[in-house]
Amino acid sequence: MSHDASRHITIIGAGLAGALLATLLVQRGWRVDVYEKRGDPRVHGYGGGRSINLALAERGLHALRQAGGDDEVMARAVMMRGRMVHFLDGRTDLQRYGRDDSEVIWSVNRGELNITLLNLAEQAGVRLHFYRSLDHVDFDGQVATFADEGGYDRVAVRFDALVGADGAGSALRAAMRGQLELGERTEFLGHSYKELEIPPAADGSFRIEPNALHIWPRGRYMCIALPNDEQTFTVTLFLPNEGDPSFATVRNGADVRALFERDFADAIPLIPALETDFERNPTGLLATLYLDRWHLDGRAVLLGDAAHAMVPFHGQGMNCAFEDCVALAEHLDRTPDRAAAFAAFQAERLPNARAIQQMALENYLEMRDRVDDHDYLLQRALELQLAQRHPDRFMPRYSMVTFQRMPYATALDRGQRQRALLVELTAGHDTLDTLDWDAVDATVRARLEPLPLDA
Ligand code: FAD
Ligand code: 8RB
Repeated sequence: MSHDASRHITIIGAGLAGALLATLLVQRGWRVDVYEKRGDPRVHGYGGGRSINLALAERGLHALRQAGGDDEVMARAVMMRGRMVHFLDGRTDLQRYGRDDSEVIWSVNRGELNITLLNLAEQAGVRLHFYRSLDHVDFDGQVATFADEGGYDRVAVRFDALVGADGAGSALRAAMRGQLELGERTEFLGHSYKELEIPPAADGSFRIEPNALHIWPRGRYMCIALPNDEQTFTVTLFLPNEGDPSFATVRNGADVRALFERDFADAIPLIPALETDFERNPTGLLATLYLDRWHLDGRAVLLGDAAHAMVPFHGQGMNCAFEDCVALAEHLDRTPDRAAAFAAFQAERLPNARAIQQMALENYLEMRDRVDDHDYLLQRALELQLAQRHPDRFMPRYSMVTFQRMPYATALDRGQRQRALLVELTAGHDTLDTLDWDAVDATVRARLEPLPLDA
C-alpha cells in the first residue's frame, strides 16, 4: 500500500471524540469517513430533548482550540467559578476552583457541542454517514459491515484502519475481542444516578447562582447541579444501589420526595417536577472500564469511553477523550507505520487514562464527604497557603487536572506526594497559626521539584 493511500481512516461513532478526531485528521490532510449509529442530530434533534450539560476544562478546551471549534462553543458556555456547597441546614458556601476567573470550568450543552463538532467536521471535508451502526468486522478482509436502525439495510465498507470512538458500549471493542485478548475489566461503582431538572424562575432567570457547580454533599451520597444556557440546571442525584437510602429503597416519586424533605430540603422548591423526573428518567449505572490493549496492530484502535470509560466525579471523561484525539492525530501524522502509531498512542495515553480513572473515583469521596470534614479543611487551608507561597512547586491536584495539561499520571503522582506532605505538616496542629513557616517552606523545596506547567 502506498503511503498516500494509507492516509485514510474510518471512524466508528460521531459522538464527541469521533467528530473532533475526524476534523483534526482532515486538517492534517487525511481522508476520513465517520459512521454513526444514530441519525444526524442537526436534522432529528439530540437525545430525546433533555438538556444534558458537561463541564469543559482546559484539556478539552485546548483540543477544541486545535480544531478551531472553541469560539462557537465558548459563546454559549456558562462559567462555573467553584463549588457551591449546600449544607444540610440550607447554608451555602462558594469554594473557588482557581485563583481567579482565568481558572474556572465551563458548562456546555452536549447536543449543541456535538452539532458544532459535526459542522466543523463536515466543513473541513469529513464524510459523515448516519444510521450506520457497526455490526460486524472482517479484520482479515478489512471489511466492516454496518446496519441501519431496523437492521434491514446493510452496507459493507472496505477499510484501511478503524478507530473506535463508539463510546462505553463500543461495538468495535466487541469485534476486536474476537481477535485478541484485550484484558478487559469493568468495575461497577455500586452507585447509580438519576437526572432531575431545575427550570427557570417565573421571570425567566436562573433559580440559583448560575456561575457555580452546586453540590449537596451528604456523606454516602450527593446531588450536583450544573447550569444550562437556557436558565435551567441539570441536577444529578447519586445514590448507592443498596442500603438506606439507596436506589433499592428510593424507588418512586413518594420515596424521592421523602428523601429530599429530609436531606435536600432547600432543593425541593427548585425542582417542581421532582416525582415525575425521578420516575420517567432512567437510572444510569456507573463503572470504570479497564483494558490492557487498545489496538489490533495497525487495523483498529480504541479511544475515549470505548477505551477507558470512567466514573463522572472529576468531570474529565470528555476532556480526556478530547486529549486522546489530539494525541492520536499527532501520532498518526508523525508515524507512517500505523501499527507503530497506534502502539505509541497507547503507550502515551493508557497510563494517563488509568490515572484519571483513579482520580475520578477518589473525587467522589472528596465531593460527597470531605467538603465538610475538619482535618480536610485544615489540610485544604495549608494547601492554599503552600500554593501561594510556591506556585511553581505546589498546586492543588484539582488544579493540575483541571487547569493544566501536564500528563494525568504526573498530576496523580504529585497529588499523592503533596497529600502526604499536608498530612505530615498538619499532624498535631489544630490551626495553621502554630506552624513554623521557614521549616514548612524548606520541606516543600526539598520534597517537590518544580512542576511542568503550561506556558
Ligand atoms: P460518546 O460521546 O458516547 O460517543 C459515542 C458515539 O458512538 C455516539 O454518537 C454513539 O451513538 C455512537 N455509536 C455507539 N455505538 C455505535 C455503533 N455500533 N456504530 C456506530 N456508532 C456507534 N465528561 C466531562 O469531561 N465532563 C462532564 O461534565 C461530563 N458529564 C457527563 C454527563 C453525563 C450525563 C454523561 C453520561 C457523561 C458525562 N461526561 C462528562 C463523560 C463524557 O460524556 C464522555 O466521556 C464522552 O462523551 C466520551 O466521548 P466518546 O466520543 O468516547 O463517546
Ligand atoms: N456523568 C463534574 C466536577 C468536579 C467538581 C468538584 C463532578 C453527571 C454522569 Cl459528578 C461531576 C464534576 O470537584 O467540585 N467537574 O465536573 C461533572 C460531574 O458530573 C457530570 C455532570 C456527570 N457526568 C453520568 C452524570
